[in-house]
Amino acid sequence: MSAPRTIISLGFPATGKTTFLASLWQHALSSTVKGALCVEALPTDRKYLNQIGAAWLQCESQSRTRLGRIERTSINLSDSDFSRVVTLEFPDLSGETFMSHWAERQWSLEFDNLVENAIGFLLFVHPEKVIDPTTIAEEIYVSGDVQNGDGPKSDENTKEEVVQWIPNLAPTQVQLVECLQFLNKRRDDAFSACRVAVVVSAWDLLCSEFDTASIYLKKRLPLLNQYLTANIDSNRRHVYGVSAQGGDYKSKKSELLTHANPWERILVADDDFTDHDITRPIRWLLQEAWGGESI
Ligand SMILES: Nc1nc2c(ncn2[C@@H]2O[C@H](COP(=O)(O)OP(=O)(O)OP(=O)(O)O)[C@@H](O)[C@H]2O)c(=O)[nH]1
Ligand SMILES: [Mg+2]
Repeated sequence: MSAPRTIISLGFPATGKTTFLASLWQHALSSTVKGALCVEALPTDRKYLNQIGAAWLQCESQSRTRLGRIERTSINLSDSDFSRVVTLEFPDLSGETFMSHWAERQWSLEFDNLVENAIGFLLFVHPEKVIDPTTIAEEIYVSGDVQNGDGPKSDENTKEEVVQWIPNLAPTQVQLVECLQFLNKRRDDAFSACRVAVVVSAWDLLCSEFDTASIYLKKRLPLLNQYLTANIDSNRRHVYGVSAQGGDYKSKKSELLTHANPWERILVADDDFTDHDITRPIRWLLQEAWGGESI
């Protein structure tokens, strides 16, 4: 068997990282989809995977991953004809961890070791968690209102409250680009030896509005898109729209629970096609490490 391969899920709080891992585990355990990765042997320590997998099967939201804790998971995966096997190290980190990297400009030794060994990154963006940038004109309009009584008509009750700026209020794409720059700085070879897959999560909320996740990225997060395009070869970056739940648990739970094969509620869409195979982004990330052969 080849050496373990580490893939890091990177994303701010509640962007879908744990839900992705839970559905990956259940899919790899139970699917018989041709071409998909499957579990070759059960890991000795599978408590965390079973816990999050059970919540996913029952269409229940995942508990927040605890700050400072790295849930280490290791899964032996094989391709569907069992001709190749890989040990995937797939740590689950809390989104606050990445916020603190951005805000405090430092990370733990434990995270540093993961970065050193990573062969790929999954970069999570949740459409409902994106902080949009404001233009200078918008800022002047609002501050003019506060200072001079210009700008929007407002009475005392509706006047905008002036909020003290903290780093976590910066636009999401600014924070993500900086996190990518940290990786690139730490690993000189980061983007020449690694692959980066952007996962636009909760794709069920967007797929009727945007044809593809790469169009969404270009329109809604142009700085991030530009950074990826300018710094990573086209064969080492890929954008996926992923619905790991298949829909909103609050409004669609009973419908989602009717699938005979739970993994059939998953959606994975890129520019070329849409299917239910959540192992597809992982297969793409592993491709380079397995000698560039398609798996
Ligand atoms: N509609 C929809 N919501 C989703 C999907 N995947 C995740 N979510 C929601 O996104 C929220 C965050 O999901 P998590 O998987 O817990 O996110 P996380 O990145 O692990 O969060 P932290 O552990 O806090 O960093 C939850 O409310 C989920 O229900 C999806 O495919 N569709
Ligand atoms: Mg989590």
